[in-house]
Amino acid sequence: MAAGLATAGVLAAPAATASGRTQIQVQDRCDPVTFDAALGAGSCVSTRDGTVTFAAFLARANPHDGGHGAWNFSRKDTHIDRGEALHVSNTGGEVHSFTEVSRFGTVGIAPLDAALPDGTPAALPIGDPATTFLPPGAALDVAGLSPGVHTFQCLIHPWMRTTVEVRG
Ligand SMILES: [Cu+2]
Repeated sequence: MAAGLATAGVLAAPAATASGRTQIQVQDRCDPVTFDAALGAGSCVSTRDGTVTFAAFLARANPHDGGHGAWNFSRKDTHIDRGEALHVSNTGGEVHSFTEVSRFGTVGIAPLDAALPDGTPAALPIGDPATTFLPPGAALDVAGLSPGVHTFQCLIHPWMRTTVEVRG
């Protein structure tokens, strides 16, 4: 099922009221000075929790640590009722994606894929991932998920993952 940007039509659906949305925060703690020095100006915007240097971040990109834990989705596992939407907001300082995949896996960015065990296959996005990228401060609603289990990961930081069970 496609994960799309919020539209007025989606939000007008009776089951997708504000109280019927599950909130997921997309989080990181990037330090703007060292991240911008390594990746280019504007790679990391300043946030209150932006205290992890680029070197400290990269040091966790190995299979033992599985990626820096401050880069995460606020819910690892959650369940919603059919017709309920996920409200996903990026409260971190970097761009992330919240992309439905049929298989968790690597993203094609070698220094970050290094967080996964050797030989991990590529992630398999469902649909067009272009609409699932979130700049800092951005949000999207994921609505219309079919009953069953749906898996989402960041296509930049492959250890950022969540599993959502939709109850029919
Ligand atoms: Cu990410």
